[in-house]
Order: sequence, then C-alpha cells, then structure tokens
Amino acid sequence: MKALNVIHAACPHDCPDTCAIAVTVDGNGPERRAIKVEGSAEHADTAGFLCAKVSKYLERVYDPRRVLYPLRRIGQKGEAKFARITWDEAIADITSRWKTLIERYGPTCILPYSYAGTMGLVQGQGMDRRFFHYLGASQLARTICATAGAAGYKATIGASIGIEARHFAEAKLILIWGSNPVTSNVHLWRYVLEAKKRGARVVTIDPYRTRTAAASDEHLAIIPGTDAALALAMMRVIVDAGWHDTDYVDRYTLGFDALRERLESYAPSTVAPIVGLDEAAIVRLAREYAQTQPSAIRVNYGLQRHAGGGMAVRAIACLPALVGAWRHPAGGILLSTSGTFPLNYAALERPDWIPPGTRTINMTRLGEALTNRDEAGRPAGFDPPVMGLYVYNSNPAAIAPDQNQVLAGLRREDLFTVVHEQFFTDTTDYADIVLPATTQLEHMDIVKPYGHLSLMFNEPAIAPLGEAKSNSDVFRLLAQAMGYEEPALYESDEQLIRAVLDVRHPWMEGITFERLRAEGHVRLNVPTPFAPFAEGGFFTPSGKCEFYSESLSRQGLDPLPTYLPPRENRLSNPERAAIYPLALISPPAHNFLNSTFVNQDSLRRVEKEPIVELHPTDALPRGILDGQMVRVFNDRGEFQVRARLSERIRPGVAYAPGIWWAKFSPDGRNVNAVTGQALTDLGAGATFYDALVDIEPLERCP
Ligand SMILES: Nc1nc2c(c(=O)[nH]1)N[C@H]1C(S)=C(S)[C@@H](COP(=O)(O)OP(=O)(O)OC[C@H]3O[C@@H](n4cnc5c(=O)[nH]c(N)nc54)[C@H](O)[C@@H]3O)O[C@H]1N2
Ligand SMILES: Nc1nc2c(c(=O)[nH]1)N[C@H]1C(S)=C(S)[C@@H](COP(=O)(O)OP(=O)(O)OC[C@H]3O[C@@H](n4cnc5c(=O)[nH]c(N)nc54)[C@H](O)[C@@H]3O)O[C@H]1N2
Ligand code: SF4
Ligand SMILES: [Mo]
Repeated sequence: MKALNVIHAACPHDCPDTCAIAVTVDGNGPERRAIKVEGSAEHADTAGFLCAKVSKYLERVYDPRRVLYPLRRIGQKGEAKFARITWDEAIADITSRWKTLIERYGPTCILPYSYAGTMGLVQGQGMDRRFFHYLGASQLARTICATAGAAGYKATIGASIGIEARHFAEAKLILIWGSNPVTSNVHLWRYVLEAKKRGARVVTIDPYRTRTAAASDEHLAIIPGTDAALALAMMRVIVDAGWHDTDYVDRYTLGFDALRERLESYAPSTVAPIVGLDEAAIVRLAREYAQTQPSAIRVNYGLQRHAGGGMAVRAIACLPALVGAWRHPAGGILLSTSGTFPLNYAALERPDWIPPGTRTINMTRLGEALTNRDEAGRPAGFDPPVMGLYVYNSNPAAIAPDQNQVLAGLRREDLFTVVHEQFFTDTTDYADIVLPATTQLEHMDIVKPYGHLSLMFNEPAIAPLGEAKSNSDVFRLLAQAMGYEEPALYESDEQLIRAVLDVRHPWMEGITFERLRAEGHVRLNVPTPFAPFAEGGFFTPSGKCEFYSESLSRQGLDPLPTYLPPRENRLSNPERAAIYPLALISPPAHNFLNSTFVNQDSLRRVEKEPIVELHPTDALPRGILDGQMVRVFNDRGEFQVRARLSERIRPGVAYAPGIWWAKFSPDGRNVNAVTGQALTDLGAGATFYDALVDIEPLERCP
C-alpha cells in the first residue's frame, strides 16, 4: 500500500500571488518523496493553478546540481572551486573568522545581505534578524524592490492597504499602471479577465507592449519615469472640468486647494511632450477615469524604479480619492496588501536588541559599501569597512545594480564572504564558504502575501535533501558557536510563528498556529466586502487621503505630489542623452523570478538567451539587424546580448528582460552592468530602469 498524502505548502517566492500549494508525497520519514505540486483549489485566489515556473518546482527541489554540502573555497574568488567540508568545520570557520573581525573592527564590520529568496516570515525575517541584531551587525536597508512606492503610498494613503484583488472582477475600468500582471501577478489577471468579460475596459500604461498591454483594450506607451506628470495632468483635467467628487474630497481628503494650485503647472499640453503621449489621449484617459465607476488601478513596480518613483506612486494614489472611487469595493488602487496584516514583527525580529547607533547600509549601494568607494571612485567613508558578508535569500552578483562595482567588492581578498544557497549562483562563485539551503518543501514557515488577504502555512513536506539546512537552523548553530546564551536565539520555527501571530487585533481574531496548520490558509477577518476607505479612515496622521502631507514637509520634501524627472532622460539630462541616447528598462522575464529559475533547464529553454529589444527606428541607424549580437553600454559597464527588433517597444527605449545569470550570458555580465546605484526620491530605493545606454553591433555586417 502506498502512503500518499497531501500537504499544505505556500509558494515562497517574491510574487504577490503567494499561492496555496498542495504537495502530494509518497512514503514516510527521510525516504518520503514529493511527487506532485498543484495549486490548491480551496484557496479562492490561487484557484487551483500555479504559474509556469512553480508548476515545475519539483525539478528545482530534486535538481542534482543543488548545493547539498558545506564547501570551502580552494580557488581564486570568482573561480567557483570548492572542497567539501563538514557542518562542524563550516560553523567553526565562520564564527572564528567573525570573532577575530569583531575584535579588530567591531560587530558592524559584518553585513548580512538578504532579500526575497523566500518571503516566509520564519526563513526570511525571523531568526536571521534576531541573530544579527544580537550580534550587533550593520543593519541592511532592504530597498532593492519596493521602498519607493511604499513611501509614496504611505504619505498619501497611510499604509499598504488597497482594493482586495478579487474585487477587480467587478470594476468597470481598470488601469494597469507600470505593471505586467500576465507575467508577474497572474492570479490578479484572472480577475481582470473576469471584469473584461463583464464589459470592463482595461488600459495599460507601459513603455513596452507586454503580454498584458497586448491583451488590454488600450495601451499607452509612456516614456519611462514620467508617470507622475501623467497622473498630475489627469488630475488637472478632472479638476478643471469639475469631474471630481466634491463630497468625498471635502470629507475625506486633505489639501485640495493646495493640490489645485499645484495642478496649474500640469496642463495636458505641457505634459504631453514629457510623457510622450498625445494631449488628446491624456484628456480622454482623464475623462474616462473620472466618469467610470467603479474604477480600479493596479499600480506596481515598473514606474518606481526611477529617480522620482516615490512621487510617481504618490501622484497616482491621489487619483481614486479625487474621484471618490474608494466608495465601492472595486474602486480605488492596489499597490500591495502587506499593510493589512497586523502582525507582531517586534516579537519576531527583536529590534530591541539592535545596539543604539548601529549604522544602516543600503542594499542598493552594495557596490559602494564593499569597495568603500562612491560611484566616482572617491572614498565612501565606511568606518569600519565591511569585512564580513553573509548572503542568504539573495543573489547580489546578478541582481544588484552597478554590477562591476559589486563584483570588484566581492573579489576583495580581505572580505570574508559566506553564501547560504540552494544553487551555485553567480554569488556563490565569490564565497569563501558556501552553505546548503533547504527549499520550501523542506522547512516550516508562514507566508504573508502582498497581493491577497490570507495568511499561508507551509508544512515541511519532505526531509532536507543532502545536508541542507534551513536559514533558521543555521542561525541557531551560529548562535551556539558564538557562545550566545539568549534563549530566544534557540526558539523553534513553531515558536517564531506563534510569536508573530501574538497580536490583539480584530482582523487577526481566531487566527492561530493550530488553525493555520490545519487549514493551510486563513483569510484575515476584514469586513466582507472589503472597501477600506469607502468612508475615509485613511491610515495617515490626519486620517484623510493626504494630497498635502505635513510629514513629507517636515522631512524637507515637497508636501504636494510633484513630477521629479528621471535622472537619465532626454529632457532632464540632454548632455548624457547625447552620448547614451536610449533609455534601458529591464523588467522580469516571463519564465524567471528575478534571478531564480534561470538555472532550471526547462524554463531557460523557453527564454532561450538574454536579449535586448529595440525599435527598428533605433536599430537601423546603428546598423543593427534582428538576431545580431550587440553590445549594450554606458560609462558604468557593458553586456552582450542578441538584438531583437520589434515595434513592441517605443522608439528611444530599449528592453532587456532579466535577470539572467552572468554565467549564462555570453560575456559573463548581465543588464546590471549598466544600471546605477542612485536612489529614488522617497524610500531610498533602487533606480534600475533609470539608465541611459547606447547599443552597437558586436560585428558589423558585411
Ligand atoms: N514571472 C515573474 N513574476 C514576477 C517576478 C519575475 O521576475 N518574474 N518578479 C517579482 C517581483 S520581485 C516583483 S517586484 C514584481 C514586479 O512586477 P511588476 O510590477 O509587474 O514590475 P516590472 O515588471 O518591473 O514592471 C512592470 C511593467 O512596468 C513597465 N515599466 C518600466 N518602467 C516604467 C515606467 O516608468 N512607467 C510605466 N508606466 N511602466 C514602466 C515595464 O515595462 C513592465 O512591463 O513581480 C514579481 N513577479
Ligand atoms: N536589472 C534589474 N535588476 C533587478 C530587478 C529588475 O527588474 N531589473 N528587480 C529587482 C527586484 S524587484 C528584486 S525583488 C531583486 C530580487 O533579488 P533577490 O531577492 O536576490 O532574488 P533572486 O534573484 O530570486 O535570488 C534569491 C536567491 O535566494 C535563494 N533562496 C531561495 N530560498 C532560500 C532559502 O530558504 N534560504 C536561502 N539561504 N536561500 C534561498 C534562491 O536560490 C535565489 O538564488 O532584484 C532586483 N534586481
Ligand atoms: S510565483 Fe506567484 S504565481 Fe507562481 S506559484 Fe508562486 S505565488 Fe503563484
Ligand atoms: Mo521585487
């Protein structure tokens, strides 16, 4: 008799959908194997299907090329030559090196580097935080993805709370703004299709004709980084025509008169050449937005990765309050649902252990931190220098901007680098010690989504493969070898989950460890239907939607929404554009998840190879033919890819989907060789898509 069982898992990846996964296992104990993963039909938002990537998760789990044992470097940094060692040796090596470094430089010479390899609260921000807080390591500002928009949204709405995904199905007009849900949020797209079936119109605002744009009723190909100007021009049209909801504005917003004055500078005729759209298209969009209810905006990350990314989200987030869209559950805006979960992060992470005055290093500027040089090559003043780097849940050699500087830092002989990984990535190539990590099927966790409203439980389905250990297990071993006696550093994964759930809040009532484990997923007790701001109640200091923000003003920032142009753009920086005329964007490839899955053969075969798409009018004068190898370059670096000519991209913009591993790229570099470390206006976020380049053929055609 076979012992087939179905286990509740949750997708760990950095994707808003956080799917409920049903894992079928065969057998028991260490021999138990996972034989099938499926989307759970019981979870309303997962709706019984997984994306193309995670449907193949078992290939990842059982890939023979996984890191399965601890290893020590025996070659040069970057060579990826290692010898197997035991866990005891690895832990002793790491902690003895750290103790020596701490004695000489103090604990902040150690820098943890992690992002969203797993979004689980235990494995992503649990024991790791406790351990490094206790040790007194440098704090890492985790800015690589979402902080610009989060800050802009917070200044306006007060917290990352918005329309519940399922209500998109009832909207009559949907604006998909700087987002590509067919690729990056496919379970939301299902609701958009449902709305379309019921007659809704869908408009996508994106410089590139993505799968989403192509499936929309209208596509507005905006110039990258100019979205705030478009939103402000829409507001100008709406207010001039008196189409705003004066009752909603009077009761639930702050600063309308100041906003109206600000809009003086954003006439559609002024904005049209900035955003690269016809004046008539702007007016039409504004009219349609004001006159169609309920209207839902899906704003996402594409438009944040520019100098003014925070203000762009802030300007767009003003729109629903102006027209009173929030009155209906299907009206308003959705950036992220993460602020809807009232969890006890202080109990989970123990920020009270951070020694006062500990410095914070911005993860987007890793190159600068590791080389102790700024972008211009001047001393950057990190004192003490970063001497120990511990990487987990991230692949900075591939994903961090200004790759050449990052790699120069990782190559430093005197930098002691530990990388805890599932696979031999671009980053493990530079490690002194590589540690084997478990996958989601091998450890326990709960996952808080940012696209829906259920907490998700992940039961370990199988025993760890080889000698793999979970992040939390490794930190317990490190704590022991460091000689730490604090009992909270040894709590179990279950205790960590109980700690984060320990809150008194009506939305969390009855959501216990036992219930999550038994049911696999539990929706927050928010009112149904969820219309969070139908009668105001914003989470800002004033309780209103803040067109005018006193808190931004106190930080010396513009209190009103404004357009801050990209740093690298034809109009804002004509000198640079004369040398590097093309604006390069590098959004996610359909079959990868950031740099995860690039090494999975079945998925890489679909993506084939790294490419850059450019418009024929940009390709022809450069002598670039379809299919030819080209060099994409600026003063930060260069990478080689195959050119694809296409009218999907607007002229003047180039599109290089990511994030390829350097080792699968023709010249050992990827798109981040040309991106920069400059930060966004709000939230100190990354500006990956604010990068001017030029492109030339590698070999001229005869
Ligand atoms: N398949 C897949 N899914 C993913 C990921 C993945 O790598 N692959 N990554 C996950 C992660 S970490 C994230 S953060 C999200 C990202 O998911 P999205 O928010 O969808 O982010 P991007 O794809 O970066 O950008 C969305 C779109 O914005 C466009 N864009 C670029 N610049 C601008 C601009 O200035 N204005 C406007 N209006 N549009 C612009 C891009 O062309 C792109 O099509 O997806 C998650 N889901
Ligand atoms: N040019 C360009 N660069 C970008 C972006 C872009 O759009 N364009 N997008 C940016 C964005 S939005 C993001 S979010 C970042 C993403 O950057 P990262 O968060 O670094 O994401 P991944 O590339 O997916 O790498 C995650 C790594 O964690 C590992 N991992 C998974 N689970 C575990 C675990 O349990 N334990 C340990 N120890 N390791 C684990 C995986 O094997 C994988 O190698 O990249 C950014 N970089
Ligand atoms: S990556 Fe996103 S869509 Fe795919 S299974 Fe995970 S949560 Fe679902
Ligand atoms: Mo991200």
